[in-house]
Amino acid sequence: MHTLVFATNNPHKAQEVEQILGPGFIIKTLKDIGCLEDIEETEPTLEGNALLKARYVKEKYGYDCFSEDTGLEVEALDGAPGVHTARYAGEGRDPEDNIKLLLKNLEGKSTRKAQFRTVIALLMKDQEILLQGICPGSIATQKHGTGGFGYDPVFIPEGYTDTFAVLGYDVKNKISHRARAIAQLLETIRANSTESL
Ligand code: ITT
Repeated sequence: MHTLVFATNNPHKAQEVEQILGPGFIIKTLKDIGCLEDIEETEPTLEGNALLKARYVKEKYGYDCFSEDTGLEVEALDGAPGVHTARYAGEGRDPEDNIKLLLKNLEGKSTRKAQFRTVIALLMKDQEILLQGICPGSIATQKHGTGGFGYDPVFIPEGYTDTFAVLGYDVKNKISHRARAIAQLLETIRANSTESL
């Protein structure tokens, strides 16, 4: 068993990462290491916020760890909501409100192309490593499905005709931005580790 500290408060992300990694790994989240405070994401980029969260945990709690920041980047909106994805419709961070605003802002646009981008910051043996995973796709014209979280009811990954919320975790966790970023994370940990992961 290998234990990895994942600097997140988002239970959906932790659950996805556990499923992506499979049974050989134990994931410890912020709650599990006793970090109950909110780490404010004040940086203007996904990279900056991912580093900020991982550095906070390393400095305050002493753990090697990884964190991730994910943004939905929509072509017709010049890459928005991007770093503001969680708070697109306001500080309430309400997924319903976020989706409503996104659909409204896309009305009449000639393209609905979008991508999810996950940036991982890995702090390991005094190194800071940034990795990313991208999932290209498009935004549906209305919500479909009940699975997943966040924007999953309106995100259709490239090569499919249904949203992540319809496709479910079995498909999502094979092809998603997060799955792609975690594949890179594993490769990087393996390359830097003497243990066999
Ligand atoms: P952390 O504790 O890891 O920071 P968070 O929820 O604040 O958790 P982010 O800052 O990365 O995470 O916020 C990204 C938002 O983007 C998140 O609240 C969701 O609304 C959305 N999101 C992230 N990953 C997603 C996914 O795989 N599918 C749909 N929406 C996603």
